[in-house]
Amino acid sequence: MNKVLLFNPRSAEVKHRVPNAILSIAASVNGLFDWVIVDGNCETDPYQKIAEYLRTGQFRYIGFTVMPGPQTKQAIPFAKKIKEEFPGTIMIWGGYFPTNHYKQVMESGFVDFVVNGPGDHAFPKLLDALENNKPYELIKNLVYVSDGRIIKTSKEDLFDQDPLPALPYDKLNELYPIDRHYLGKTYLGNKTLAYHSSIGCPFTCSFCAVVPIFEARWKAKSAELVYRDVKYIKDKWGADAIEFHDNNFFVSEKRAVDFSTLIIPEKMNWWGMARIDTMDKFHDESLARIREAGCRMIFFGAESGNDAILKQMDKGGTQSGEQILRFAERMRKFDIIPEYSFVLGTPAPTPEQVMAQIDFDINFIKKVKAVNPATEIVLYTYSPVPTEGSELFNKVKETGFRFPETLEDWMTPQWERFDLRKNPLTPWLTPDMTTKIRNFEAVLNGYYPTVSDIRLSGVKRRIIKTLSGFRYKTNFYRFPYEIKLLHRLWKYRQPEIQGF
Ligand code: B12
Ligand code: SF4
Repeated sequence: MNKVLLFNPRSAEVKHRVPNAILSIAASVNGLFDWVIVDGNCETDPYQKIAEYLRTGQFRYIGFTVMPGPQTKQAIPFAKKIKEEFPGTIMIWGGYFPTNHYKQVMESGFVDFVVNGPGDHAFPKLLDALENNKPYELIKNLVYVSDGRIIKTSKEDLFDQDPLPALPYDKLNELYPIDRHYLGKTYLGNKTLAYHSSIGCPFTCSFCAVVPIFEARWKAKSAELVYRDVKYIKDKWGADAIEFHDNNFFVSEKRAVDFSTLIIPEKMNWWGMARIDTMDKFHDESLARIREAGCRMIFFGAESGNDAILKQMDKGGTQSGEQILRFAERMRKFDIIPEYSFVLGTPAPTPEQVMAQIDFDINFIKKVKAVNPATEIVLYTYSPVPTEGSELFNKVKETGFRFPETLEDWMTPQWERFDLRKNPLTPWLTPDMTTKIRNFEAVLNGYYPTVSDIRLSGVKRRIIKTLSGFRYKTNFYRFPYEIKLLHRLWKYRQPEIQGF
């Protein structure tokens, strides 16, 4: 039987996480096919490692997981080279990037299949069909080329998560020892585990890449299963903290409270992502239990303080500027740090309006900091994702914005910056606007350094805070070279790029 090689392209320079996406794909074929993982985060020369496996002639199926940004930079040239050097192999891509940009991926000519969305069922079915010469045209969640045309099969309903096969941590540990590679030191603990406890999201925010893939669906593992998995890793490899990577960990108050009750005795710190309007409905007792269980910080998409923009972003119709401020204050009472992310630079009819909106949100962020100074702020610049049909994406198309035509265009530095949501190529944003956002970010991070940067000592924090104080208080953000210099010198970490 042919073997399967699964590749996780490099996604971060340091603090590598359990590669949950590729590991769940390994789980889907575990026991059916022999498989190996090559983790680009842990290899100095991942191509060399891949080539070593492929030269054995035993591997026919190659699966790549690809997130936008740095992962595409490694995935694209590697896939091309593999197809040239090992033409008999079958290249299958999955993950957010190929799902949202399947056309360019298929047109590249070096990817044979894209798995469109969850691969837990589609991947083993596809391999079974290919291995046994059976038709694959009826398998759901697939994209392939037939007679020069790109064919997308129908989408599978989101399936229950508990019956899925367990993640093969022990086999991963044989390839890459878990405590050495994946349990990193963070502000949460000395051995932080990345865990993914639910898939999708029930909402349809018009700027979000999760929406076209999951179409407002969400399925979660039960609190008991999540607890058992975490406990296994804690007992076996000593994990003492958890980052929940779910798009929306706190959809269900009951599940969050049940999990909290189970995890209390384990004394682990943890972090997860949520919506403000959902959690604002949680009872006080639930929030207190969640904190007691070790939840130190929660990431929220605040996005904007402007109600009209929030409506355009389709934040469920229930989030408002007033609520964002009030909720920051509420979190203070429970000693949970709200980590608010804002998306600045959305389109507007005139450049003056775009700039006015950026100014409005800068002032709003300062109001948030005033009601709860512990609030962590993450600033993104709006980078469109193809949320076809949404009011926001229609506006984006009217401005003439286009995604790259070919896969290789995605590798250019401009598009990489687009993916990192720091300096996108959107036609309505002028360099002045981008500079203003980045300058404000530098001053804000100077005045309020993130707690997640554990290398930044108390002395350094005081120095940079004092230095930024005058600028922050007088709204003087231009040319903050001295702050940027210190950030560079002290390697200030940005959670949104390097991991939260
Ligand atoms: C962990 C994570 C990271 C980690 C690294 C991940 C890694 N692989 O090592 C870090 C923190 C480094 C990171 C960085 C970035 N990330 Co990130 N990240 C995530 C996160 C939170 C979890 C991914 C994950 O492990 N999921 C768990 C698995 C089980 O789910 P899955 O990925 O959906 O996989 C399923 C399917 O997609 C499919 N599948 C996936 N891979 C494969 C492969 C094959 C062969 C097959 C068949 C199927 C398949 O099957 C899987 C099982 O059903 C997601 C959000 C999320 N909750 O998914 C964002 C997310 C993927 N990241 C995103 C982005 C944009 C980034 C950045 C590029 C930019 C940024 N500023 O955030 C940076 C890049 C910076 C850098 N230096 O690389 C976006 C992508 C948006 C988009 N436009 O497509 C997401 C969706 C967050 C969001 N909501 O916006 N990220
Ligand atoms: S709530 Fe978060 S994950 Fe869900 S659609 Fe909105 S931005 Fe995306």
